[in-house]
Amino acid sequence: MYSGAAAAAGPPRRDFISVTLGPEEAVGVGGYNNSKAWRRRSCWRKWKQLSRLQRSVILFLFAFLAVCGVISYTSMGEAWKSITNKSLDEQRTEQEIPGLKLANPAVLPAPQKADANHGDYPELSLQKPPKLPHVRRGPSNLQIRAPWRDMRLKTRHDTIRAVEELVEADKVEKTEKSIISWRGAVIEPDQSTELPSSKIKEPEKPSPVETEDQKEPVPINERQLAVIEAFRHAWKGYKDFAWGHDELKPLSKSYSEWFGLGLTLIDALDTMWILGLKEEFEEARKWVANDLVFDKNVDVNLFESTIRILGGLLSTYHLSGDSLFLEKAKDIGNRLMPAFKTPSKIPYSDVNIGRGTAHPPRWTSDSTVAEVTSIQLEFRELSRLTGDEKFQKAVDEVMKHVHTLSGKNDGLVPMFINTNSGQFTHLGVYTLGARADSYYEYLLKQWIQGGKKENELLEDYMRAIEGVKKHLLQRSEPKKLTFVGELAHGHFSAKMDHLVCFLPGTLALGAHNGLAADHMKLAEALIETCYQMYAQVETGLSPEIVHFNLHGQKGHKDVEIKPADRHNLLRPETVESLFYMYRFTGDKKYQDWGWEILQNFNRYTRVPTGGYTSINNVQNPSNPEPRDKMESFFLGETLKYMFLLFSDDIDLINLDKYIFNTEAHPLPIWVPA
Ligand code: DMJ
Repeated sequence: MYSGAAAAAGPPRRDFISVTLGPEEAVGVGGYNNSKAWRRRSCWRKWKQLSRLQRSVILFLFAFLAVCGVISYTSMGEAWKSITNKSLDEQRTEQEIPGLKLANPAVLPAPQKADANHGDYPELSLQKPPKLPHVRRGPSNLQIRAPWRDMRLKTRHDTIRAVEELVEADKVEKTEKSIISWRGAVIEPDQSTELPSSKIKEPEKPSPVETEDQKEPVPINERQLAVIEAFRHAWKGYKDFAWGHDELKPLSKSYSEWFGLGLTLIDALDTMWILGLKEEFEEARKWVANDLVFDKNVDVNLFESTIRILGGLLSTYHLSGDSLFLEKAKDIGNRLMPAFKTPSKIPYSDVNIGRGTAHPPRWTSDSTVAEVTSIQLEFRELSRLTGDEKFQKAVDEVMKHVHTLSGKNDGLVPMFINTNSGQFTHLGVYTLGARADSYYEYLLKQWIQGGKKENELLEDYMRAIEGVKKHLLQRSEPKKLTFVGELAHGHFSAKMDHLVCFLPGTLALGAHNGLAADHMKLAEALIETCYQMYAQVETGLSPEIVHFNLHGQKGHKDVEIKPADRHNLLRPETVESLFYMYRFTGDKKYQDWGWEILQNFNRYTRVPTGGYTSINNVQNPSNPEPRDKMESFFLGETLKYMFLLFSDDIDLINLDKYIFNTEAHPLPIWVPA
């Protein structure tokens, strides 16, 4: 009830409404009493006057309002807290990355901390975005796991969070632009085989990435330790008596020069990296930085300096991320280019890297087919890294030209090619050994390097392997070993160079990359033969060349050795193929065979004062006749492949990400599998 009397009783109080329910109150003193006691009394009286139902309704309303009040207070508090936290986060980001503001704050809830989450998602294990680098000593694994691996999603909520993390991880990956990294190794995932633009690009900064999701590094085993010991022993000899020179002469405690460019040191750089020999690596790096000079009036062989020096520098750049090696690679690469200035564009064999002139050998204008077709992996990679297409253009032209040439026999090539006419010479002789070997190897490897798109390379490779099967394969007696002989003007010769033992590894690599499965069968048969070239010899070491027995004769083994061929140069090919075979089959016998070979190198070629030596007679264990020379490929290839063969870590130079050049220097595959 509204009282008009109260309003009329005194000056109007417009900020106050009195609910006057009865006449007494209206009569009171002055018609209006605002004292606390009066109000309390009056309220109480009125409360008493209410019916029970009215009182219950009012009490219920109060209780309801109280509950609502409590709830809204709590949620406001949360909202306030989150606003405060968000701005703190933003502040933190600003501090860590000055100038960076979060333009689009996340819509989905931020991932909670593991602890907070634990009760809700006990089994959830998600890929985290890659962490920024920390450099580890010793070989680590190169693999970054697929982000979806290890996910065990249980609820829709989990899925949302997982997607969120994937998006995050993807963003980080894109920003870093590199997917593989090991001690700075950098591989860009999106490179295609197209020529890089002619504009010089700065090489990518190395950004080693290791994620928590990476599997633990596989510990080094005893056999690998034995390889490290062998390497150290070889290195000691080189360091003591041949430092900075091409090759060690371990018996005379001196050295020999070929190009005068520290060949052994450069060839061994990436091996030291892979074996985890940090101190040795650092010392060698210093020599490269301070003493390796290419501005020298010296003739070098284009092929040898490409595979050993250019290849060694490029792979060391990839493994270490140290731009010094790329700079040196560019320097030597440029200095080798005059070799391509020939009437046919088929390069000369020799280049004077100081004068910038090139020439064929004194006695001929021919080049060796294997030499002009086994420099491609290196020059193509140099173009990719520098953005200068001239390197790739020059070597691609050679391959294209050879692709069209006549004079092949079912894909098999002769051994020589003329630099004037561009035609094969000395037709009719076909071998997988010296002067032709790595032509076949590089057909396959270029195809893999470029992401399996260059069909002519694959075509030539497949045709050549068919040619091998048709013309060069035979079986020996008594063990029926499958071997690759030679063909000279229609006559088959049961001669096989140790060099041919690269073939099982190459065949296995092709099969691994999706080529015919019977290539793998052939690889298995051939690696057995290559092993027998060691096992059937008195020292357990293979000679340079063997002749197989085609007809069973009592008391004769499969393998015959001519006096002129019984030397061993510490070559890598068999160990190289053992490595591929073990990687692709997991059959431990390949490791055991390699172990036998290492022990025999230690037995017959190790020089006590440091270094290993080539020997003249693998058939005489009591006097193998040391030759007093340690070839650079013993450190660059043989020991490296041994170490990799004994490793059970497929990510230690993952064959889906790296391709080895013919001197065992791993280069990145442009589009990793
Ligand atoms: C190395 O220089 C290379 O492996 C080349 O392809 C063949 N010769 C030696 C090793 O035997």
